[in-house]
Amino acid sequence: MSDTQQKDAAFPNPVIPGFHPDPSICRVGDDYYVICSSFEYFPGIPVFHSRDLLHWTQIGNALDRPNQLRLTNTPSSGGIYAPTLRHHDGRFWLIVTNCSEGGGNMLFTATDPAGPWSDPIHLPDVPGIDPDLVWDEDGTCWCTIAGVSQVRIDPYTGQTSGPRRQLWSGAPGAKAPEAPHLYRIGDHWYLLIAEGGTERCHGVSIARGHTPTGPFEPCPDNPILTHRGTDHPIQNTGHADLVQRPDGSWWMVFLGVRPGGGSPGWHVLGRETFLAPVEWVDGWPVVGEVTSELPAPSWPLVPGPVEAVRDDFDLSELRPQWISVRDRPAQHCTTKERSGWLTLRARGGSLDEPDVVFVGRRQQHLTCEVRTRVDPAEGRGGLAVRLDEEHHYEIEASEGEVRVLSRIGPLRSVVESRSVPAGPVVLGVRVRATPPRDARTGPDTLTLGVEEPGGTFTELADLDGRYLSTEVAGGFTGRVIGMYATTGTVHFDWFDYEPLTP
Ligand code: 6LW
Repeated sequence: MSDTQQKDAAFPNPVIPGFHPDPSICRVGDDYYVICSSFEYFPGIPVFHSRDLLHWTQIGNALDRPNQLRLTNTPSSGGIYAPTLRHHDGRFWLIVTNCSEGGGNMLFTATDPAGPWSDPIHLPDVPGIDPDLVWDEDGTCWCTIAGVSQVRIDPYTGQTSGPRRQLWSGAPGAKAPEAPHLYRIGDHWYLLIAEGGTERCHGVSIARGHTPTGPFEPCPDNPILTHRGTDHPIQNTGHADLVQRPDGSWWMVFLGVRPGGGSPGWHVLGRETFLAPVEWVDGWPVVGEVTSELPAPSWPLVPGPVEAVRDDFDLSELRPQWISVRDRPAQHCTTKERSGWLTLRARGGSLDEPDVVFVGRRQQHLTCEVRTRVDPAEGRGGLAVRLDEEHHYEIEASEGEVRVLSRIGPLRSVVESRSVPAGPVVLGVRVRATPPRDARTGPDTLTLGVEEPGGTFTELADLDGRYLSTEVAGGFTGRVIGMYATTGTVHFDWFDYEPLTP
C-alpha cells in the first residue's frame, strides 16, 4: 500500500472481530499482544499479535494443555473469565480466573506469548474475578481484582502478603466495578475499571493516586467511555486496557457489540475487541470517538498473513483458531487417522450435551458463507452454528440423508430432511445480515443447505438468527461455527469460512 493509498485508507473496527471479549494488551518494543476470555472453550485464551494495532493475527492459545485448563462440568459461559497480560522481568505474565470447579485465580508465564505457557501457579488466597498485575518501583507485585480490591502477591509462588485492601468501588450508584487495571503513568498511579455491567449500561471509569495502593481520586469526567443511553451502532463498550505506542501516543482496547436487525437489536458475534485513541488532558485520559472504521495511522502498516478460506486439515495439529467444547481428547479428534481429513469420534453427546465432540471457529463476520465436506459413512454428524447447548442450528448428515435441526431453548425441531446419494456430501450455511428495517427483523438469516454432486447448492431452510443471539440466549460468548459428531465416527475433508460483503 503506497503512502498515498494508506493516507486515504480506513480500517475496520472491531480490530479483532468475533467473540473476543475482555481484551488485555501489552507492548514489547514494536510488538503488541492481546489476549481475551474464552469461557467453556478449549484451548483457551486466544493470543493475538500485531505490529500496527490494526492488523491482528492469532499466534496461539495460552491454555492448550488439560493441566492448564480443566473445564469439567463447566456451564456454557463459565470457565475462563477476563485475563490480564503483562510483560515484566523479561517474561510474559498472564493472570486469569477459571470459574470452574477446582479453578480460581491462577498465573501463567511464558518467554514467547505464542507458547508454550507454564503450568498454573495457583493463587488460593486471591478471591474474585478479573485479576490484574502490576509491579511498582520497588519490584513489589500488586494484584487488583474486581470490586475493586488489592493484595500484594509473589508472582513466582502465588503467595499473598499483607492486607487485602478495598481501593475503589467506582462511580456512586454504578454497579459491578470490575476489570481493574493499574498503571504507573507520569507522576500518578491510574486505576482503570469497567462498571455498569457488561450489557447496555457498560462503561469505563478511571481514578488516580500517588501510590499503587491509593487513595484514588475519581476522574471528574467519569465515565471516560460509555455508549449507554445512545443509539450508537457499537454498544456495551467497556472492559478496557491501555497501551502506549513508541511515539508516545496512547490507545485503548475494549469490548463492544454490534446489535443488528430492528429494535432492540440483537448481537450474534459476542463481545468483540475494539480500538480507540486516547489523549491526556490535565492529567486525565480522554477517549476519542469510537468508530466502525479507523482512519489511517501515521505509522507504517504491517498487515499479517491473509487467512485462507479453506482449511484442508493437512497439518498434524489443528490451527489455533479451532476450538472445542470443554476439552479435545485425541481419541475423539485427530487429523492423523485419515491423511488430510479431520476425524471426529462421538462419545455419546449431542450438541445439547456438554461433552459433544465439536471443533469450530468463531463467526467473525456479519455476512459469511461456511461449507464443509463430510463423510458420514461410519456415523452421524455435520455443520453447526453454536451459541450454547440450548441455542444452535445445524445440518446433520448420515449415510444417504441430511437433516436441518434447530434447538432454541426448550424447542427442538427437525426443520427439514432430504435424501442424498451415499458417500461424502458438502454441507453449507450462509449467514446474511439483515439491514435494520423494523422491529420484526432479526439480525440475520441463516440458510442451511446441501451441495448436490453437480455443485448446485440446494437451500433446505432459512432460520431467523435472533434466536442465536446473546439478547435471546444470554451468556458471555458469541457464535462458533464448526463440525461435530454425535454417533460413530465422522470424517471431514475440508472446511471453508468465507467472509462476504453484505
Ligand atoms: C468479566 C467481566 C466482564 O469477568 O464480563 O465485560 C465478565 N466484563 O469483567 C465475563 O466476560
